[in-house]
Amino acid sequence: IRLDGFELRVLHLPLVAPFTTSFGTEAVREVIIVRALTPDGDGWGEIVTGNAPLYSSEYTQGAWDVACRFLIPALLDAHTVAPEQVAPTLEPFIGHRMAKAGLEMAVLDAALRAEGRPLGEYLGAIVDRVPSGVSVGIQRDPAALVDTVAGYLDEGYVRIKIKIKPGRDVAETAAVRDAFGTIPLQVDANSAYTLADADTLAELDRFDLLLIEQPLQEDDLVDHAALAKRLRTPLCLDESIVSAKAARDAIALGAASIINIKAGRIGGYLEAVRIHDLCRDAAIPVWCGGMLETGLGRAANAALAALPGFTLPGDVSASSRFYERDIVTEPAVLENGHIAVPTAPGLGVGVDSVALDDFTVERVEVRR
Ligand code: OSB
Ligand code: MG
Repeated sequence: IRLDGFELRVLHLPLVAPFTTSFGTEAVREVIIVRALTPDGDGWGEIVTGNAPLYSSEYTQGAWDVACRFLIPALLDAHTVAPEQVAPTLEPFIGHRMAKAGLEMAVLDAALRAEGRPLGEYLGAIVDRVPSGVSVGIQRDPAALVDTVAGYLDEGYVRIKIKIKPGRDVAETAAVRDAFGTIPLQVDANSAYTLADADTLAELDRFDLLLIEQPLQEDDLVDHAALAKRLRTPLCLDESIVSAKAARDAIALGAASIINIKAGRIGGYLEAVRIHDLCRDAAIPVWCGGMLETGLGRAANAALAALPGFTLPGDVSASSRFYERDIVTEPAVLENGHIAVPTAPGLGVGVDSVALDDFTVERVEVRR
Protein backbone atom coordinates (compact mmCIF):
# COMPACT_ATOMS: atom_id res chain seq x y z
CA ILE A 1 0.00 0.00 0.00
CA ARG A 2 1.21 3.54 -0.68
CA LEU A 3 1.85 5.54 2.47
CA ASP A 4 1.39 9.32 2.45
CA GLY A 5 2.02 9.68 6.16
CA PHE A 6 0.94 8.84 9.67
CA GLU A 7 -1.04 10.65 12.32
CA LEU A 8 -0.28 9.85 15.96
CA ARG A 9 -2.44 10.85 18.90
CA VAL A 10 -2.01 10.42 22.62
CA LEU A 11 -5.38 9.68 24.22
CA HIS A 12 -6.41 9.79 27.86
CA LEU A 13 -9.29 7.37 28.41
CA PRO A 14 -10.86 7.33 31.88
CA LEU A 15 -11.23 3.80 33.28
CA VAL A 16 -14.55 2.75 34.83
CA ALA A 17 -12.56 1.88 37.99
CA PRO A 18 -8.87 2.14 38.89
CA PHE A 19 -6.89 -0.93 37.77
CA THR A 20 -4.23 -2.16 40.21
CA THR A 21 -1.47 -4.62 39.40
CA SER A 22 1.77 -5.53 41.17
CA PHE A 23 3.42 -2.64 39.28
CA GLY A 24 0.94 0.14 40.03
CA THR A 25 -2.55 1.65 39.78
CA GLU A 26 -4.02 3.31 36.69
CA ALA A 27 -7.20 5.41 36.69
CA VAL A 28 -6.75 6.77 33.19
CA ARG A 29 -5.47 4.71 30.28
CA GLU A 30 -2.90 6.64 28.26
CA VAL A 31 -2.55 5.14 24.80
CA ILE A 32 -1.27 6.11 21.35
CA ILE A 33 -3.63 5.79 18.38
CA VAL A 34 -2.08 5.56 14.92
CA ARG A 35 -3.70 6.54 11.64
CA ALA A 36 -1.95 5.43 8.45
CA LEU A 37 -2.77 7.90 5.67
CA THR A 38 -2.98 6.28 2.24
CA PRO A 39 -4.51 7.23 -1.14
CA ASP A 40 -6.84 4.23 -0.71
CA GLY A 41 -8.13 5.29 2.72
CA ASP A 42 -6.98 5.35 6.32
CA GLY A 43 -5.87 2.48 8.54
CA TRP A 44 -5.97 2.43 12.33
CA GLY A 45 -3.55 1.05 14.88
CA GLU A 46 -2.90 1.21 18.60
CA ILE A 47 0.42 1.44 20.43
CA VAL A 48 -0.20 -0.24 23.78
CA THR A 49 2.46 1.54 25.82
CA GLY A 50 1.40 3.01 29.15
CA ASN A 51 2.48 6.39 30.50
CA ALA A 52 5.41 4.88 32.46
CA PRO A 53 7.83 1.99 31.81
CA LEU A 54 6.41 -0.31 34.51
CA TYR A 55 5.04 -3.32 32.60
CA SER A 56 7.90 -3.19 30.08
CA SER A 57 10.67 -0.74 29.17
CA GLU A 58 8.39 0.99 26.66
CA TYR A 59 6.24 4.02 27.51
CA THR A 60 4.22 6.68 25.70
CA GLN A 61 6.78 9.40 25.08
CA GLY A 62 9.51 6.90 24.20
CA ALA A 63 7.26 5.22 21.63
CA TRP A 64 6.17 8.61 20.30
CA ASP A 65 9.76 9.74 19.88
CA VAL A 66 11.06 6.58 18.23
CA ALA A 67 8.04 6.44 15.93
CA CYS A 68 8.38 10.06 14.75
CA ARG A 69 12.17 10.10 14.57
CA PHE A 70 12.99 6.67 13.14
CA LEU A 71 10.16 4.23 12.45
CA ILE A 72 7.76 6.40 10.45
CA PRO A 73 10.51 7.97 8.32
CA ALA A 74 11.80 4.47 7.48
CA LEU A 75 8.31 3.40 6.36
CA LEU A 76 7.78 6.59 4.35
CA ASP A 77 11.13 6.10 2.63
CA ALA A 78 9.81 2.91 1.10
CA HIS A 79 7.45 3.88 -1.72
CA THR A 80 4.84 1.28 -1.07
CA VAL A 81 4.80 -1.08 1.90
CA ALA A 82 2.87 -4.33 2.16
CA PRO A 83 1.84 -5.21 5.72
CA GLU A 84 4.33 -8.09 5.61
CA GLN A 85 7.15 -5.64 4.85
CA VAL A 86 6.59 -3.38 7.86
CA ALA A 87 8.50 -5.55 10.36
CA PRO A 88 11.47 -6.21 8.02
CA THR A 89 11.65 -2.46 7.23
CA LEU A 90 11.76 -1.59 10.94
CA GLU A 91 14.04 -4.49 11.90
CA PRO A 92 17.29 -2.42 12.04
CA PHE A 93 15.85 -0.49 14.98
CA ILE A 94 16.34 -2.49 18.18
CA GLY A 95 13.39 -3.16 20.45
CA HIS A 96 10.43 -0.72 20.62
CA ARG A 97 8.11 -3.56 19.72
CA MET A 98 4.96 -1.84 20.94
CA ALA A 99 5.64 1.15 18.69
CA LYS A 100 6.38 -1.16 15.75
CA ALA A 101 3.24 -3.21 16.41
CA GLY A 102 0.97 -0.15 16.36
CA LEU A 103 2.41 1.06 13.05
CA GLU A 104 2.13 -2.40 11.47
CA MET A 105 -1.46 -2.67 12.69
CA ALA A 106 -2.39 0.60 10.98
CA VAL A 107 -0.76 -0.44 7.70
CA LEU A 108 -2.42 -3.85 7.90
CA ASP A 109 -5.82 -2.26 8.55
CA ALA A 110 -5.41 0.16 5.63
CA ALA A 111 -4.35 -2.64 3.26
CA LEU A 112 -7.16 -5.00 4.30
CA ARG A 113 -9.83 -2.27 4.16
CA ALA A 114 -8.63 -1.41 0.65
CA GLU A 115 -8.90 -5.10 -0.30
CA GLY A 116 -12.27 -5.52 1.42
CA ARG A 117 -10.85 -8.34 3.53
CA PRO A 118 -11.48 -8.88 7.27
CA LEU A 119 -8.49 -9.25 9.60
CA GLY A 120 -9.79 -12.54 11.05
CA GLU A 121 -9.85 -14.17 7.64
CA TYR A 122 -6.36 -12.82 6.85
CA LEU A 123 -4.87 -14.14 10.13
CA GLY A 124 -6.53 -17.56 9.85
CA ALA A 125 -9.50 -17.36 12.22
CA ILE A 126 -11.57 -20.54 12.40
CA VAL A 127 -14.42 -19.38 14.69
CA ASP A 128 -16.75 -16.38 14.61
CA ARG A 129 -16.66 -15.63 18.35
CA VAL A 130 -14.17 -16.17 21.16
CA PRO A 131 -14.67 -17.02 24.85
CA SER A 132 -14.12 -14.00 27.04
CA GLY A 133 -12.05 -13.97 30.20
CA VAL A 134 -11.59 -10.99 32.48
CA SER A 135 -8.52 -9.66 34.27
CA VAL A 136 -9.34 -8.44 37.77
CA GLY A 137 -7.06 -5.95 39.50
CA ILE A 138 -5.88 -6.14 43.10
CA GLN A 139 -8.72 -4.97 45.36
CA ARG A 140 -8.82 -3.47 48.87
CA ASP A 141 -9.12 -6.89 50.53
CA PRO A 142 -10.23 -10.46 49.72
CA ALA A 143 -13.89 -9.66 50.48
CA ALA A 144 -13.88 -6.77 47.99
CA LEU A 145 -12.21 -9.06 45.44
CA VAL A 146 -14.98 -11.64 45.87
CA ASP A 147 -17.61 -8.91 45.30
CA THR A 148 -15.88 -7.70 42.16
CA VAL A 149 -15.46 -11.21 40.77
CA ALA A 150 -19.15 -11.95 41.49
CA GLY A 151 -20.10 -9.02 39.26
CA TYR A 152 -18.02 -10.31 36.35
CA LEU A 153 -19.38 -13.85 36.73
CA ASP A 154 -22.91 -12.39 36.65
CA GLU A 155 -22.05 -10.63 33.40
CA GLY A 156 -21.06 -14.00 31.94
CA TYR A 157 -17.27 -13.96 31.79
CA VAL A 158 -16.13 -17.55 31.37
CA ARG A 159 -12.73 -17.27 33.07
CA ILE A 160 -11.40 -15.16 35.92
CA LYS A 161 -7.82 -13.96 36.21
CA ILE A 162 -6.80 -12.22 39.41
CA LYS A 163 -3.74 -10.06 39.81
CA ILE A 164 -1.46 -11.01 42.69
CA LYS A 165 1.67 -9.65 44.36
CA PRO A 166 3.69 -10.68 47.43
CA GLY A 167 1.45 -10.56 50.49
CA ARG A 168 -1.69 -10.39 48.32
CA ASP A 169 -1.71 -13.87 46.85
CA VAL A 170 -2.70 -17.00 48.81
CA ALA A 171 -5.52 -15.38 50.82
CA GLU A 172 -7.06 -13.71 47.74
CA THR A 173 -6.86 -16.87 45.64
CA ALA A 174 -8.36 -18.90 48.51
CA ALA A 175 -11.21 -16.39 48.89
CA VAL A 176 -12.16 -16.55 45.20
CA ARG A 177 -11.87 -20.35 45.08
CA ASP A 178 -13.97 -20.74 48.26
CA ALA A 179 -16.64 -18.31 47.07
CA PHE A 180 -17.14 -19.66 43.55
CA GLY A 181 -16.08 -23.31 43.54
CA THR A 182 -14.63 -24.81 40.38
CA ILE A 183 -14.69 -21.78 38.08
CA PRO A 184 -11.82 -21.49 35.56
CA LEU A 185 -9.35 -19.39 37.57
CA GLN A 186 -5.79 -18.17 37.02
CA VAL A 187 -3.41 -15.63 38.58
CA ASP A 188 -1.03 -13.02 37.14
CA ALA A 189 1.97 -11.76 39.15
CA ASN A 190 3.44 -9.34 36.58
CA SER A 191 7.03 -10.21 37.55
CA ALA A 192 6.60 -9.41 41.26
CA TYR A 193 8.38 -12.48 42.72
CA THR A 194 11.82 -14.09 42.78
CA LEU A 195 12.85 -17.72 42.90
CA ALA A 196 13.21 -17.28 46.70
CA ASP A 197 9.37 -17.06 46.80
CA ALA A 198 8.97 -20.57 45.35
CA ASP A 199 7.45 -21.96 48.57
CA THR A 200 4.73 -19.28 48.62
CA LEU A 201 3.96 -19.81 44.94
CA ALA A 202 3.76 -23.58 45.53
CA GLU A 203 1.01 -22.91 48.09
CA LEU A 204 -1.14 -21.85 45.13
CA ASP A 205 -0.96 -25.43 43.81
CA ARG A 206 -3.84 -26.46 46.03
CA PHE A 207 -6.28 -24.14 44.19
CA ASP A 208 -6.19 -26.02 40.86
CA LEU A 209 -5.44 -22.91 38.85
CA LEU A 210 -5.39 -23.01 35.04
CA LEU A 211 -1.98 -21.35 35.22
CA ILE A 212 0.24 -18.87 36.99
CA GLU A 213 1.31 -15.99 34.75
CA GLN A 214 4.75 -14.36 34.79
CA PRO A 215 5.81 -14.79 38.43
CA LEU A 216 9.44 -13.72 37.82
CA GLN A 217 11.12 -11.00 35.82
CA GLU A 218 11.17 -10.58 32.06
CA ASP A 219 14.71 -11.90 31.60
CA ASP A 220 14.43 -14.73 34.19
CA LEU A 221 13.99 -17.61 31.75
CA VAL A 222 16.33 -19.97 33.60
CA ASP A 223 14.71 -19.16 36.96
CA HIS A 224 11.25 -19.68 35.46
CA ALA A 225 12.39 -23.12 34.30
CA ALA A 226 13.64 -23.91 37.81
CA LEU A 227 10.40 -22.64 39.34
CA ALA A 228 8.27 -24.66 36.90
CA LYS A 229 9.87 -27.82 38.30
CA ARG A 230 8.73 -26.89 41.80
CA LEU A 231 5.09 -26.13 40.89
CA ARG A 232 2.22 -28.35 39.90
CA THR A 233 0.38 -25.32 38.46
CA PRO A 234 1.29 -24.73 34.79
CA LEU A 235 3.63 -21.77 34.32
CA CYS A 236 2.62 -19.23 31.67
CA LEU A 237 4.82 -16.40 30.40
CA ASP A 238 3.68 -12.93 29.34
CA GLU A 239 6.38 -10.22 29.74
CA SER A 240 9.21 -12.65 28.85
CA ILE A 241 7.76 -13.49 25.45
CA VAL A 242 8.97 -10.49 23.46
CA SER A 243 9.29 -12.33 20.12
CA ALA A 244 8.94 -15.68 18.41
CA LYS A 245 12.61 -16.29 19.23
CA ALA A 246 11.97 -15.70 22.94
CA ALA A 247 8.98 -18.06 22.76
CA ARG A 248 11.11 -20.75 21.16
CA ASP A 249 13.82 -20.31 23.83
CA ALA A 250 11.32 -20.37 26.71
CA ILE A 251 9.78 -23.59 25.42
CA ALA A 252 13.19 -25.21 24.86
CA LEU A 253 14.26 -24.34 28.41
CA GLY A 254 11.04 -25.58 30.01
CA ALA A 255 10.34 -22.04 31.27
CA ALA A 256 6.72 -22.04 30.03
CA SER A 257 4.11 -24.69 29.37
CA ILE A 258 1.54 -22.05 28.25
CA ILE A 259 2.10 -18.73 26.46
CA ASN A 260 0.17 -15.47 26.61
CA ILE A 261 0.36 -13.82 23.19
CA LYS A 262 -0.01 -10.04 23.04
CA ALA A 263 0.49 -8.64 19.56
CA GLY A 264 1.43 -5.27 21.03
CA ARG A 265 4.25 -6.65 23.15
CA ILE A 266 5.89 -8.73 20.41
CA GLY A 267 5.91 -6.29 17.50
CA GLY A 268 2.60 -7.02 15.82
CA TYR A 269 -0.13 -9.39 14.69
CA LEU A 270 2.09 -11.11 12.11
CA GLU A 271 4.69 -12.07 14.74
CA ALA A 272 1.75 -13.17 16.91
CA VAL A 273 0.72 -15.66 14.23
CA ARG A 274 4.31 -16.95 14.09
CA ILE A 275 4.28 -17.56 17.86
CA HIS A 276 0.89 -19.22 17.53
CA ASP A 277 2.25 -21.52 14.83
CA LEU A 278 5.41 -22.53 16.69
CA CYS A 279 3.47 -23.14 19.90
CA ARG A 280 1.02 -25.30 18.01
CA ASP A 281 3.89 -27.37 16.62
CA ALA A 282 5.28 -27.72 20.16
CA ALA A 283 1.83 -28.53 21.66
CA ILE A 284 2.01 -25.42 23.87
CA PRO A 285 -1.46 -23.90 24.47
CA VAL A 286 -1.71 -20.14 23.88
CA TRP A 287 -4.21 -17.47 24.81
CA CYS A 288 -4.67 -13.84 23.83
CA GLY A 289 -3.62 -11.31 26.44
CA GLY A 290 -4.80 -7.73 26.67
CA MET A 291 -3.32 -4.29 27.31
CA LEU A 292 -6.48 -2.36 28.20
CA GLU A 293 -7.01 -1.84 24.48
CA THR A 294 -9.53 0.52 22.96
CA GLY A 295 -12.11 -0.95 20.61
CA LEU A 296 -9.47 -0.96 17.87
CA GLY A 297 -7.09 -3.32 19.65
CA ARG A 298 -9.99 -5.28 21.09
CA ALA A 299 -11.33 -5.99 17.56
CA ALA A 300 -7.91 -7.17 16.41
CA ASN A 301 -7.42 -9.30 19.54
CA ALA A 302 -10.75 -11.03 18.93
CA ALA A 303 -9.62 -11.86 15.37
CA LEU A 304 -6.30 -13.24 16.63
CA ALA A 305 -7.91 -15.26 19.43
CA ALA A 306 -10.03 -17.01 16.80
CA LEU A 307 -7.00 -18.97 15.51
CA PRO A 308 -7.00 -22.71 16.27
CA GLY A 309 -4.10 -22.74 18.77
CA PHE A 310 -5.89 -20.33 21.14
CA THR A 311 -7.31 -23.11 23.26
CA LEU A 312 -7.61 -21.13 26.50
CA PRO A 313 -9.94 -18.14 27.03
CA GLY A 314 -8.10 -14.84 26.66
CA ASP A 315 -8.26 -11.41 28.27
CA VAL A 316 -10.55 -10.33 25.44
CA SER A 317 -13.24 -8.67 27.48
CA ALA A 318 -16.04 -6.29 26.54
CA SER A 319 -15.22 -2.64 26.04
CA SER A 320 -17.38 -1.87 29.09
CA ARG A 321 -14.93 -3.81 31.31
CA PHE A 322 -12.60 -0.80 31.18
CA TYR A 323 -14.40 2.05 29.42
CA GLU A 324 -17.69 3.89 29.70
CA ARG A 325 -17.12 5.38 26.27
CA ASP A 326 -14.98 3.77 23.55
CA ILE A 327 -13.48 5.37 20.44
CA VAL A 328 -15.08 2.90 18.01
CA THR A 329 -18.61 2.84 16.64
CA GLU A 330 -19.06 -0.88 17.44
CA PRO A 331 -17.54 -1.50 20.90
CA ALA A 332 -16.98 -5.16 21.83
CA VAL A 333 -19.92 -6.56 23.78
CA LEU A 334 -20.26 -9.73 25.82
CA GLU A 335 -22.82 -12.21 24.50
CA ASN A 336 -23.16 -15.47 26.42
CA GLY A 337 -19.59 -15.10 27.62
CA HIS A 338 -18.21 -14.52 24.13
CA ILE A 339 -16.95 -11.65 21.98
CA ALA A 340 -17.76 -11.69 18.26
CA VAL A 341 -14.95 -11.65 15.70
CA PRO A 342 -15.63 -8.62 13.48
CA THR A 343 -16.52 -9.51 9.88
CA ALA A 344 -16.20 -6.13 8.14
CA PRO A 345 -12.97 -5.34 6.22
CA GLY A 346 -9.76 -4.63 8.14
CA LEU A 347 -10.24 -4.35 11.90
CA GLY A 348 -13.96 -4.37 11.15
CA VAL A 349 -14.85 -1.43 13.39
CA GLY A 350 -15.26 2.27 12.61
CA VAL A 351 -13.71 5.11 14.57
CA ASP A 352 -16.00 7.52 16.44
CA SER A 353 -14.21 10.71 15.45
CA VAL A 354 -15.98 12.81 18.09
CA ALA A 355 -14.88 10.48 20.88
CA LEU A 356 -11.40 10.30 19.36
CA ASP A 357 -11.11 14.10 19.42
CA ASP A 358 -12.59 14.33 22.92
CA PHE A 359 -9.92 12.01 24.37
CA THR A 360 -6.95 13.38 22.38
CA VAL A 361 -4.34 15.27 24.40
CA GLU A 362 -1.53 15.38 21.82
CA ARG A 363 -1.46 15.02 18.03
CA VAL A 364 1.16 15.01 15.30
CA GLU A 365 1.20 14.29 11.58
CA VAL A 366 4.32 12.99 9.88
CA ARG A 367 4.17 13.13 6.06
CA ARG A 368 6.65 12.21 3.40
O1 OSB B 1 -0.17 -8.51 32.48
O2 OSB B 1 -1.83 -9.07 31.30
C1 OSB B 1 -1.18 -8.20 31.87
C2 OSB B 1 -3.01 -4.88 31.59
C3 OSB B 1 -1.96 -4.01 31.39
C4 OSB B 1 -0.69 -4.50 31.39
C5 OSB B 1 -0.45 -5.86 31.60
C6 OSB B 1 -1.51 -6.73 31.77
C7 OSB B 1 -2.80 -6.23 31.81
C8 OSB B 1 -3.98 -7.03 32.08
C9 OSB B 1 -5.29 -6.56 31.54
O3 OSB B 1 -3.96 -8.02 32.77
C10 OSB B 1 -5.67 -7.35 30.37
C11 OSB B 1 -6.82 -6.75 29.62
O4 OSB B 1 -6.62 -5.87 28.77
O5 OSB B 1 -7.94 -7.19 29.85
MG1 MG C 1 0.12 -10.58 32.29
